[in-house]
Amino acid sequence: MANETKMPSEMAGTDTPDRANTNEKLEALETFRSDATGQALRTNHGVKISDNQNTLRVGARGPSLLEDFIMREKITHFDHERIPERIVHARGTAAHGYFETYEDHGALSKAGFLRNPEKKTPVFVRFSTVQGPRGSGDTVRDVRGFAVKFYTDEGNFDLVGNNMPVFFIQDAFKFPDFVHAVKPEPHNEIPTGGSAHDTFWDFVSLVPESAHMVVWAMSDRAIPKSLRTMEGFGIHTFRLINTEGKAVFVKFHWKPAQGVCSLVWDEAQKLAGKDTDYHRRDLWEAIEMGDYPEWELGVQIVPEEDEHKFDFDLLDPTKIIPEELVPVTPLGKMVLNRNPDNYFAETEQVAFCPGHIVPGIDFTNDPLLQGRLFSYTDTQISRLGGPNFHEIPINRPVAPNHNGQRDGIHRMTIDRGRASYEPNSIDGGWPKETPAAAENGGFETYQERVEGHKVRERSESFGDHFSQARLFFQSMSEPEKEHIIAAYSFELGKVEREFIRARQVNEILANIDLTLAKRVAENLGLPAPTAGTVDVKEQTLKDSPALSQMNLLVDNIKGRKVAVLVADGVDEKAVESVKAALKAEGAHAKVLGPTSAPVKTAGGATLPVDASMEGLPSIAFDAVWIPGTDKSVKAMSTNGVALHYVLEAYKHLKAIGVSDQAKALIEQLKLEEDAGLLIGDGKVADFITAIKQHRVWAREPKAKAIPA
Ligand code: HDE
Repeated sequence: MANETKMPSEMAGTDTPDRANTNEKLEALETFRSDATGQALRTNHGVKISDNQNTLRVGARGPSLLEDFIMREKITHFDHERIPERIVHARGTAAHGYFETYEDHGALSKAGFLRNPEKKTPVFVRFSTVQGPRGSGDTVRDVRGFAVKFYTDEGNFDLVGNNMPVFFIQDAFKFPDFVHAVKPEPHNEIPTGGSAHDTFWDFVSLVPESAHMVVWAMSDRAIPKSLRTMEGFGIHTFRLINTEGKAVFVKFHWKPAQGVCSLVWDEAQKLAGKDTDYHRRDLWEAIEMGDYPEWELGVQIVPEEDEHKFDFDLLDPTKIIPEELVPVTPLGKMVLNRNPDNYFAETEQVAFCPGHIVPGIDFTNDPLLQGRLFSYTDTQISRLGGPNFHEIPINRPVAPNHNGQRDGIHRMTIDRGRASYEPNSIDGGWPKETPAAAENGGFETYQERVEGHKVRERSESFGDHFSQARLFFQSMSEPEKEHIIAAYSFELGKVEREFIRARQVNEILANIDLTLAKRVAENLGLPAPTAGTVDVKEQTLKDSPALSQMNLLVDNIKGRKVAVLVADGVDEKAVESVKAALKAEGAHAKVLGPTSAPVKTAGGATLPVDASMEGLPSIAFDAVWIPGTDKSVKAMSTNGVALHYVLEAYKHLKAIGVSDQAKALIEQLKLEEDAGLLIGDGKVADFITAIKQHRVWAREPKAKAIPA
């Protein structure tokens, strides 16, 4: 049965932005989705229930009866409603969508989903944080998981990546050590969702191979503004095999059509408390509003003969291939256009595994990747309760999956036929092997030649830990560098043991960049190092502009959110006109009042508001606009929430636009006009330009004087 049941997949080739239509089609195909509309309440075994309010008891005030099978079934199910959360990446959110190749990439890979531009391959994507448990905040400083399941006609392909292109360690053997160090400390389970504690910094200061990834984690990449504004990376070098059987090395990249940008630290910290669900809400709402997030899938391609041509080892997962050396070749695009129906059944039960590949894709000997190939299936067995997790609807391939693997806990498929072994003659020999030739589609491992001694050894080519960390830091713009310095200072400032702080500064940071080390040392009250401890390998490339988020913005404000602050006496026309201007650009305006009650306009009409200013604070928006009349501005001038709103948006370097009358508010707050603080009714176009810049970075030194 399972093999015949279809997944979202059948959207393949039939995508339509019309959700109702899409859902109707899905319903017909996905028999596992359940809709109770018009249905009687029944037990799990199909018996209609007449009373769902009272336990069966002896007399109205008597003892309950054990024979109440309906009550026992309900409570038993409830008792088992949680499954173990993921060891890492426990907090996540996901969406459905599709992938579409731009053209036939058969010269690169024989994988079917990269060959037919007419075909839409369904995908399910789960974004996550790494450190915190399921209920932790979305906006903590952390790496984000970016896991994509492609339901291809040749089987499922899982690209289980992160939003940073490198990793903390080089060998899977060290993963439990790393995770134990970053997780909350064992004695008191503090901190939740953060790395600012002794065990993390103890480990990374002792393990220099982590240096590159830790700079990424201290950069703005670790506090993305939205899941929609993150890049994604496959990290490891993989192989693509073409129709002729020829292989190339590749690194996978996801580039967001929404541009790449981040929160500022104060905003991220506040959001973690004021809206724990900030990122998942943003993704959910964007999809509901039809702002479907999009990413372009691309690969950096390295011919086999160039394997040893770089300053670093292609198999070392702590290294990037700078895009200036090997540009990213676009392959196709992914669109997320449907929210899950049920968090548990889909987002919680989805099981990713880097070992799920299809013909046309293959692994390399990256020792981190090799270990992952074991880990994920193993963990699903305990988390999802047995070896049949591939039968859970969200994990089922759309390709058939007949084989001799039978039985086990929670087996859904009722296999017909007697032969659960191969070869057999009593079931006609079925299911049979598929010869490996490209046109047949049987999976064939790339025949890499390997020989050597059995050793526990790290290749010398993995020995340079600092040059790319340096490249990253030195490729940052000035504001980004300042944020990195601030992040190290904040995190190390929380470390209780001074010898750990000093080791990180002297033995790690001083080897990355001496200014970075000195500035952090100064903030921690430590002696500033005067030199590094190792000779750092000179790199061919001194600067990689592709690493700075400043270069990764987009020239539109689609999907951006703008707060329009109103109070009694506001000019209704001014509200409508700014809303219309923003809508024309694809942005979303929300009208916020002193409370959730409607306000009275200057013309005496009633203007409903979307929320109160307290309910949707400035940290939930990209920009603030204040239309006004003298009356409404006067009302705001004595409202602490409204005043704080403007100050906070200013502090977070956001675009603020105010009408002529609202100039009084800006003066009251002693703020100065700048490229993003615009005064005058006619400044809407400049306001939109300022939102495109994402932040007014030039304001940052001044904004530091604003109380948080
Ligand atoms: Fe994971 N990782 N990981 N990881 N990982 C898991 O699998 C593991 C690594 C990543 O949304 C676990 O299903 C080992 C690198 C993501 O469900 C577990 C090693 C990268 C997700 C596991 C790594 C990742 C996971 C926990 C060192 C970036 C979430 C639950 C060799 C390329 C997927 C689970 C989702 C989840 C093991 C390193 C990304 C325990 C042993 C490098 C995005 O199997």
